[in-house]
Amino acid sequence: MSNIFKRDVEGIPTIKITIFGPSLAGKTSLLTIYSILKKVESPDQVYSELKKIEDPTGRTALFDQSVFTLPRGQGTSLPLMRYALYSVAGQDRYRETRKVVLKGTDGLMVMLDPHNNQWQSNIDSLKELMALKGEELTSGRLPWLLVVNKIDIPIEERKTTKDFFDLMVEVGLVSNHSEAFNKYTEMSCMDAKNDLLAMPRKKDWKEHLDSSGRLKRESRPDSVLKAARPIEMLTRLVIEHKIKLIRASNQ
Ligand SMILES: Nc1nc2c(ncn2[C@@H]2O[C@H](COP(=O)(O)OP(=O)(O)O)[C@@H](O)[C@H]2O)c(=O)[nH]1
Ligand SMILES: [Mg+2]
Repeated sequence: MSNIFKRDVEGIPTIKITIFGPSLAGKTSLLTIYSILKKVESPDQVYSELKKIEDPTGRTALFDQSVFTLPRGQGTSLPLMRYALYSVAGQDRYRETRKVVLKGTDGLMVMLDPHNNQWQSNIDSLKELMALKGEELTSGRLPWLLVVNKIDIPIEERKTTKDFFDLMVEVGLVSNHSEAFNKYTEMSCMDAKNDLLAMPRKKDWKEHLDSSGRLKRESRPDSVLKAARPIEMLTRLVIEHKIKLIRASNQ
Protein backbone atom coordinates (compact mmCIF):
# COMPACT_ATOMS: atom_id res chain seq x y z
CA MET A 1 0.00 0.00 0.00
CA SER A 2 3.04 2.25 0.45
CA ASN A 3 2.60 5.54 2.26
CA ILE A 4 0.19 6.94 -0.31
CA PHE A 5 -2.65 5.93 2.02
CA LYS A 6 -2.35 7.53 5.45
CA ARG A 7 -3.04 5.28 8.40
CA ASP A 8 -5.07 5.95 11.51
CA VAL A 9 -3.86 5.17 15.06
CA GLU A 10 -4.76 1.51 14.57
CA GLY A 11 -2.72 1.34 11.38
CA ILE A 12 -5.79 1.09 9.13
CA PRO A 13 -5.46 2.99 5.81
CA THR A 14 -7.85 5.93 6.07
CA ILE A 15 -8.86 8.56 3.58
CA LYS A 16 -9.96 12.00 4.66
CA ILE A 17 -12.82 13.79 2.92
CA THR A 18 -13.57 17.38 3.88
CA ILE A 19 -16.75 19.34 3.24
CA PHE A 20 -15.88 23.01 2.68
CA GLY A 21 -18.29 25.88 2.21
CA PRO A 22 -19.88 28.97 3.72
CA SER A 23 -21.63 29.01 7.04
CA LEU A 24 -25.24 27.73 6.87
CA ALA A 25 -24.79 25.86 3.56
CA GLY A 26 -25.82 22.59 5.24
CA LYS A 27 -22.47 20.85 5.85
CA THR A 28 -23.34 19.64 9.34
CA SER A 29 -26.79 18.62 8.09
CA LEU A 30 -25.26 16.44 5.37
CA LEU A 31 -22.92 14.68 7.79
CA THR A 32 -25.84 14.14 10.16
CA ILE A 33 -28.03 12.57 7.47
CA TYR A 34 -25.22 10.42 6.16
CA SER A 35 -24.46 9.17 9.67
CA ILE A 36 -28.12 8.31 10.29
CA LEU A 37 -28.29 6.55 6.93
CA LYS A 38 -25.22 4.42 7.67
CA LYS A 39 -26.55 3.59 11.11
CA VAL A 40 -29.81 2.23 9.73
CA GLU A 41 -28.29 0.60 6.63
CA SER A 42 -24.89 -0.69 7.72
CA PRO A 43 -24.29 -0.16 11.45
CA ASP A 44 -21.23 -2.41 11.22
CA GLN A 45 -19.59 0.20 8.96
CA VAL A 46 -19.94 3.01 11.51
CA TYR A 47 -16.52 3.15 13.10
CA SER A 48 -16.89 6.45 14.93
CA GLU A 49 -20.17 8.28 15.43
CA LEU A 50 -20.62 11.89 14.40
CA LYS A 51 -18.73 14.25 16.68
CA LYS A 52 -19.65 17.89 16.50
CA ILE A 53 -17.51 20.65 17.97
CA GLU A 54 -19.92 23.51 18.40
CA ASP A 55 -19.97 26.93 20.00
CA PRO A 56 -22.68 27.82 22.56
CA THR A 57 -25.08 28.89 19.79
CA GLY A 58 -24.92 25.49 18.12
CA ARG A 59 -22.78 26.61 15.16
CA THR A 60 -19.81 24.49 14.15
CA ALA A 61 -16.75 25.85 15.98
CA LEU A 62 -13.92 23.68 14.72
CA PHE A 63 -15.24 20.76 12.68
CA ASP A 64 -17.62 17.80 12.61
CA GLN A 65 -16.19 14.38 12.11
CA SER A 66 -17.36 10.81 11.63
CA VAL A 67 -15.52 7.72 10.44
CA PHE A 68 -16.82 4.73 8.49
CA THR A 69 -15.42 1.48 7.26
CA LEU A 70 -15.37 1.12 3.52
CA PRO A 71 -17.70 -1.62 2.29
CA ARG A 72 -15.76 -4.39 0.63
CA GLY A 73 -16.95 -4.69 -2.95
CA GLN A 74 -17.26 -8.09 -4.58
CA GLY A 75 -13.98 -9.29 -5.92
CA THR A 76 -11.93 -6.28 -4.87
CA SER A 77 -8.53 -6.87 -3.48
CA LEU A 78 -8.67 -3.76 -1.31
CA PRO A 79 -7.73 -4.32 2.32
CA LEU A 80 -9.77 -3.00 5.24
CA MET A 81 -9.99 0.78 4.84
CA ARG A 82 -11.73 3.65 6.53
CA TYR A 83 -12.98 7.01 5.36
CA ALA A 84 -13.19 9.96 7.71
CA LEU A 85 -15.64 12.74 6.87
CA TYR A 86 -14.99 16.25 8.15
CA SER A 87 -16.84 19.48 7.71
CA VAL A 88 -15.25 22.84 8.36
CA ALA A 89 -16.65 25.67 10.47
CA GLY A 90 -17.93 28.12 7.88
CA GLN A 91 -18.12 31.38 9.80
CA ASP A 92 -15.59 34.12 8.93
CA ARG A 93 -14.04 34.10 12.38
CA TYR A 94 -13.03 30.43 11.99
CA ARG A 95 -10.87 31.05 8.94
CA GLU A 96 -7.70 29.84 10.66
CA THR A 97 -9.36 26.60 11.82
CA ARG A 98 -10.33 25.82 8.22
CA LYS A 99 -6.67 25.73 7.21
CA VAL A 100 -6.04 23.17 9.92
CA VAL A 101 -9.04 21.01 9.02
CA LEU A 102 -8.02 21.04 5.34
CA LYS A 103 -4.55 19.71 6.16
CA GLY A 104 -4.00 16.24 4.77
CA THR A 105 -7.39 16.08 3.10
CA ASP A 106 -7.56 13.53 0.29
CA GLY A 107 -10.85 14.65 -1.22
CA LEU A 108 -12.83 17.85 -1.09
CA MET A 109 -16.56 18.44 -1.32
CA VAL A 110 -17.47 22.07 -1.85
CA MET A 111 -20.95 22.78 -0.54
CA LEU A 112 -22.71 25.98 -1.56
CA ASP A 113 -25.97 27.71 -0.67
CA PRO A 114 -28.34 28.74 -3.48
CA HIS A 115 -30.36 31.20 -1.37
CA ASN A 116 -30.27 34.62 -3.09
CA ASN A 117 -29.12 36.40 0.07
CA GLN A 118 -26.22 33.94 0.57
CA TRP A 119 -24.66 34.57 -2.84
CA GLN A 120 -21.81 36.72 -1.59
CA SER A 121 -20.86 34.14 1.05
CA ASN A 122 -20.48 31.53 -1.72
CA ILE A 123 -18.16 33.88 -3.61
CA ASP A 124 -16.07 34.60 -0.50
CA SER A 125 -15.86 30.93 0.37
CA LEU A 126 -14.77 29.88 -3.14
CA LYS A 127 -12.16 32.65 -3.27
CA GLU A 128 -10.77 31.52 0.05
CA LEU A 129 -10.69 27.93 -1.15
CA MET A 130 -8.93 28.90 -4.38
CA ALA A 131 -6.29 30.77 -2.39
CA LEU A 132 -5.71 27.76 -0.13
CA LYS A 133 -6.10 24.82 -2.51
CA GLY A 134 -6.66 26.23 -6.00
CA GLU A 135 -3.55 24.73 -7.56
CA GLU A 136 -4.26 21.24 -6.22
CA LEU A 137 -7.89 21.39 -7.30
CA THR A 138 -7.32 22.57 -10.86
CA SER A 139 -4.33 20.31 -11.49
CA GLY A 140 -6.28 17.16 -10.52
CA ARG A 141 -4.01 16.43 -7.56
CA LEU A 142 -6.91 16.81 -5.14
CA PRO A 143 -10.15 15.05 -6.21
CA TRP A 144 -13.21 17.25 -5.65
CA LEU A 145 -16.92 17.71 -6.34
CA LEU A 146 -19.22 20.69 -5.89
CA VAL A 147 -22.65 20.30 -4.33
CA VAL A 148 -25.41 22.88 -4.17
CA ASN A 149 -27.74 22.15 -1.26
CA LYS A 150 -31.26 23.47 -0.43
CA ILE A 151 -32.67 22.80 -3.87
CA ASP A 152 -36.06 22.64 -2.11
CA ILE A 153 -36.07 26.46 -1.86
CA PRO A 154 -38.56 28.01 -4.37
CA ILE A 155 -36.78 28.90 -7.62
CA GLU A 156 -37.52 32.63 -7.30
CA GLU A 157 -35.62 32.70 -3.99
CA ARG A 158 -32.52 30.93 -5.23
CA LYS A 159 -29.77 31.04 -7.82
CA THR A 160 -29.84 28.80 -10.88
CA THR A 161 -27.50 26.04 -12.02
CA LYS A 162 -26.15 28.42 -14.65
CA ASP A 163 -25.31 31.01 -11.98
CA PHE A 164 -23.21 28.37 -10.20
CA PHE A 165 -21.50 27.24 -13.42
CA ASP A 166 -20.64 30.89 -14.15
CA LEU A 167 -19.28 31.33 -10.63
CA MET A 168 -17.14 28.19 -10.89
CA VAL A 169 -15.59 29.55 -14.10
CA GLU A 170 -15.23 33.07 -12.67
CA VAL A 171 -13.20 31.97 -9.64
CA GLY A 172 -11.06 29.70 -11.83
CA LEU A 173 -12.19 26.39 -10.36
CA VAL A 174 -13.02 25.13 -13.88
CA SER A 175 -12.35 26.58 -17.29
CA ASN A 176 -15.78 26.07 -18.89
CA HIS A 177 -19.37 24.92 -18.30
CA SER A 178 -18.84 21.33 -19.44
CA GLU A 179 -16.06 20.90 -16.90
CA ALA A 180 -18.37 22.44 -14.29
CA PHE A 181 -21.18 20.05 -15.27
CA ASN A 182 -18.93 17.01 -14.60
CA LYS A 183 -18.24 18.14 -11.04
CA TYR A 184 -21.67 19.47 -10.09
CA THR A 185 -24.64 18.07 -8.15
CA GLU A 186 -27.74 19.54 -6.55
CA MET A 187 -29.59 18.15 -3.59
CA SER A 188 -31.60 18.97 -0.50
CA CYS A 189 -30.53 17.85 2.96
CA MET A 190 -33.95 18.90 4.17
CA ASP A 191 -35.82 16.63 1.73
CA ALA A 192 -33.39 13.78 2.48
CA LYS A 193 -33.88 14.15 6.22
CA ASN A 194 -37.68 14.36 5.96
CA ASP A 195 -37.88 11.36 3.62
CA LEU A 196 -35.56 9.29 5.78
CA LEU A 197 -37.41 10.07 8.99
CA ALA A 198 -40.80 9.40 7.35
CA MET A 199 -39.83 5.88 6.28
CA PRO A 200 -40.62 4.04 9.55
CA ARG A 201 -44.14 5.48 9.48
CA LYS A 202 -44.87 3.94 6.08
CA LYS A 203 -47.24 0.98 5.85
CA ASP A 204 -44.77 -1.09 3.82
CA TRP A 205 -41.83 -0.20 6.12
CA LYS A 206 -41.03 -3.86 6.91
CA GLU A 207 -40.51 -4.61 3.22
CA HIS A 208 -37.62 -2.14 3.20
CA LEU A 209 -35.74 -4.07 5.88
CA ASP A 210 -33.52 -7.10 5.41
CA SER A 211 -33.56 -10.16 7.67
CA SER A 212 -31.31 -8.39 10.22
CA GLY A 213 -33.64 -5.40 10.41
CA ARG A 214 -31.40 -3.11 8.38
CA LEU A 215 -32.68 -0.69 5.78
CA LYS A 216 -32.05 -2.12 2.30
CA ARG A 217 -29.76 0.02 0.23
CA GLU A 218 -32.12 -0.13 -2.75
CA SER A 219 -34.85 1.37 -0.56
CA ARG A 220 -33.10 4.74 -0.29
CA PRO A 221 -35.60 7.45 -1.25
CA ASP A 222 -34.47 9.51 -4.24
CA SER A 223 -33.62 12.53 -2.06
CA VAL A 224 -31.44 10.32 0.18
CA LEU A 225 -29.71 8.78 -2.84
CA LYS A 226 -28.90 12.29 -4.07
CA ALA A 227 -27.52 13.34 -0.69
CA ALA A 228 -25.35 10.26 -0.18
CA ARG A 229 -24.09 10.00 -3.76
CA PRO A 230 -21.51 12.83 -3.71
CA ILE A 231 -19.86 11.38 -0.59
CA GLU A 232 -19.75 7.93 -2.15
CA MET A 233 -18.55 9.24 -5.51
CA LEU A 234 -15.83 11.31 -3.92
CA THR A 235 -14.65 8.39 -1.81
CA ARG A 236 -14.36 6.35 -5.01
CA LEU A 237 -12.55 9.15 -6.85
CA VAL A 238 -10.01 9.43 -4.01
CA ILE A 239 -9.31 5.69 -3.97
CA GLU A 240 -8.94 5.58 -7.77
CA HIS A 241 -6.59 8.56 -7.60
CA LYS A 242 -4.46 6.89 -4.93
CA ILE A 243 -4.33 3.59 -6.79
CA LYS A 244 -3.04 5.48 -9.84
CA LEU A 245 -0.35 7.08 -7.67
CA ILE A 246 0.67 3.69 -6.28
CA ARG A 247 0.85 2.19 -9.81
CA ALA A 248 2.95 5.13 -10.99
CA SER A 249 5.31 4.84 -8.01
CA ASN A 250 5.78 1.10 -8.67
CA GLN A 251 6.84 1.60 -12.27
N1 LIG B 1 -34.34 24.73 3.16
C1 LIG B 1 -33.29 24.01 3.53
N2 LIG B 1 -32.61 24.29 4.66
C2 LIG B 1 -31.55 23.54 4.98
C3 LIG B 1 -31.12 22.44 4.17
N3 LIG B 1 -30.02 21.90 4.74
C4 LIG B 1 -29.77 22.60 5.86
N4 LIG B 1 -30.70 23.58 6.01
C5 LIG B 1 -30.78 24.55 7.12
O1 LIG B 1 -29.68 25.45 7.01
C6 LIG B 1 -29.19 25.82 8.30
C7 LIG B 1 -27.70 25.55 8.42
O2 LIG B 1 -27.45 24.16 8.36
P1 LIG B 1 -26.09 23.55 8.91
O3 LIG B 1 -26.10 22.10 8.52
O4 LIG B 1 -25.88 23.88 10.33
O5 LIG B 1 -25.04 24.35 8.00
P2 LIG B 1 -23.44 24.47 8.13
O6 LIG B 1 -23.18 25.79 8.77
O7 LIG B 1 -22.95 24.43 6.72
O8 LIG B 1 -22.95 23.31 8.94
C8 LIG B 1 -30.03 25.03 9.31
O9 LIG B 1 -31.07 25.87 9.78
C9 LIG B 1 -30.59 23.90 8.48
O10 LIG B 1 -31.82 23.42 8.98
C10 LIG B 1 -31.87 22.15 2.98
O11 LIG B 1 -31.59 21.24 2.20
N5 LIG B 1 -32.93 22.98 2.71
MG1 LIG C 1 -21.70 23.30 10.59
